[in-house]
Amino acid sequence: MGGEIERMTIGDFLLRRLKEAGVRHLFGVPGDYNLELLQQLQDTGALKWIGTCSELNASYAADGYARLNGLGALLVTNGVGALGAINGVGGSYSEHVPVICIAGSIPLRSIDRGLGMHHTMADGSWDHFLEAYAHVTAAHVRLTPRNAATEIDRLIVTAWQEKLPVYMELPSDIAYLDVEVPADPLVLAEPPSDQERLRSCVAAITARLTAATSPAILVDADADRFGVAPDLMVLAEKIQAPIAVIDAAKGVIDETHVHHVGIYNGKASEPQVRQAIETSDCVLAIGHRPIEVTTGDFTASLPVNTIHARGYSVDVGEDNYQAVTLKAVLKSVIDAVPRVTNRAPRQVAGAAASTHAHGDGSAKITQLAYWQAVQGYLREGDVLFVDNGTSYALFGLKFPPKCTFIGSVNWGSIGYSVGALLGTLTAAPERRHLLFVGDGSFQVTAQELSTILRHDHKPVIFLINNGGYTIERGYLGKDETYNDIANWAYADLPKVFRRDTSARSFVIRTVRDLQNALSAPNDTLIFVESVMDPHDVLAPVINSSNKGAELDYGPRGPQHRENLQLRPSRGDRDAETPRAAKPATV
Ligand SMILES: Cc1ncc(C[n+]2csc(CCOP(=O)(O)OP(=O)(O)O)c2C)c(N)n1
Ligand SMILES: [Mg+2]
Repeated sequence: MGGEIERMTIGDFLLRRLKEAGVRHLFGVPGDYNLELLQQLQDTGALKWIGTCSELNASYAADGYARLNGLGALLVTNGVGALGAINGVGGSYSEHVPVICIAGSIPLRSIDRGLGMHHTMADGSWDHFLEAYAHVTAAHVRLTPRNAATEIDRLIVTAWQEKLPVYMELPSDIAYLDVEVPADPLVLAEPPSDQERLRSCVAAITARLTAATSPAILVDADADRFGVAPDLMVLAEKIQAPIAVIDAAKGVIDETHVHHVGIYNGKASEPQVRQAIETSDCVLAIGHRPIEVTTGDFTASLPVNTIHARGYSVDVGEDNYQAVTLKAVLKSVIDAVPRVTNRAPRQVAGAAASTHAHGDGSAKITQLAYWQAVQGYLREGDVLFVDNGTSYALFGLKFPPKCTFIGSVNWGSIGYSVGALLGTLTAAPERRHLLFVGDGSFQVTAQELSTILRHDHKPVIFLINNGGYTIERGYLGKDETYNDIANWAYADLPKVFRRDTSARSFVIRTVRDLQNALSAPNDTLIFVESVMDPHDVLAPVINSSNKGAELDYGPRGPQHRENLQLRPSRGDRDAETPRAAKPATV
């Protein structure tokens, strides 16, 4: 590090820092307050611009991109753009995803001179959007020529270290001003651990894991965000401990790994998974953030002596260790624990991995046949998306190795998946991406399909057309019109969004139709619209909705009225269903 200084425009420096941090694409919508930065992007070629149809979709795309790339960014305009994106950025906060939201904002001149500007509240106050973003980000700033060089670095490093979004306003009249900036590239590195704290923490964890007769590991999404899933698998192997995940961490641990036991979700878990966690004499929980949908409606019960390891701190018994990093802790624990050779793996059998939709080919497609067929379609390395709705059945399928699951289990904003799909496709176009989405969720963000087609991406989109918000019918309004939606010609949309599209579209009504669609080659975008009954839901999903209604509306709620709530039919309850160990945020 020479500590050398060079002169550069603020805009060029921001773009340079993003690139140095590994961001290669910028999502967003142009506006007069950000066009000057876009011109700098164009002139320098620092990043590739991926224009989206809306700022909401840009925020979802940046989130999806960050999940595969480690960091993502979007560019919006003042106020209208910033508030359009705030739902997605809030989701990134909830899901622990590092996203940099840049708003090209009103010029500093207008603030200095008190000039009213468009895209503001026109009330003489300039801080509304900064303040709004303070609640959904780890850091926020309005850049000035004095703070730009230090604040740009602080925000990018904060996003990356904390795995949380940040927000910066770049006033439109400063992007072209020269400032002094460091010549050295930005280095993203975890803060070094305090060596004594690290040693003590590792010793405490190692002692407990070594003394335990039935240790177990419970994994939440932070294991993915902090990049420690491979370490956890090595640790499980070394101490021969079962690893369970919660829904939000579906697929983080290789589901074919010999020690992977499945999804832990309180009472909604497979009995063996529940037993592995709840009767363990030493659970190591990674980043555990319980909510109702990841705890079987608060029926989860971790042993009292559970070790809670987070990104930068650990609780062991009465002790709390600060200034340690998860990665350093796990690496040292792996080195320190003695290898165990005499504990038999307690692997749970996976979902009924049927490769074909069962039954008579001319039979009407049902959820059961559909998910059985999908199970057989999954292959190693897929990126698998699930949106809210009956598509939650995906949680019950067994993933092949090296798959990545992308969902929004905590935040649960419908339509997230379509925008996020653009982001993951941009980050890793060489992988196969499968989206499982309902008609209602799709309608929120459908227009981003046009951007996916525009960039020649080749995902497979599995859309369930069941005439509305079926999962909501399991809460309330089994047949109410508020759960109905307009019936689009979904499979025609690729043609609408790109006239010369080579996409293959299928409308599925029977088992045979589905088999036919699933045999299409993945050399172009495939759109599979499956027409299903509005009351067809797998039992675990509907049960979860029914329980959610109890929690939401209480004992005097309307869900108890005659026939107002979709419930599992007796047939459904008895049927063989994929092992959906839960969920439903609606
Ligand atoms: C932004 C947002 N608005 C509303 C909701 C409430 N919500 C959750 S699931 C759902 C319906 C999903 O319907 P669909 O995608 O068609 O799935 P289905 O259950 O019918 O398969 C709704 C409206 C939400 N989660 N997020
Ligand atoms: Mg639907």
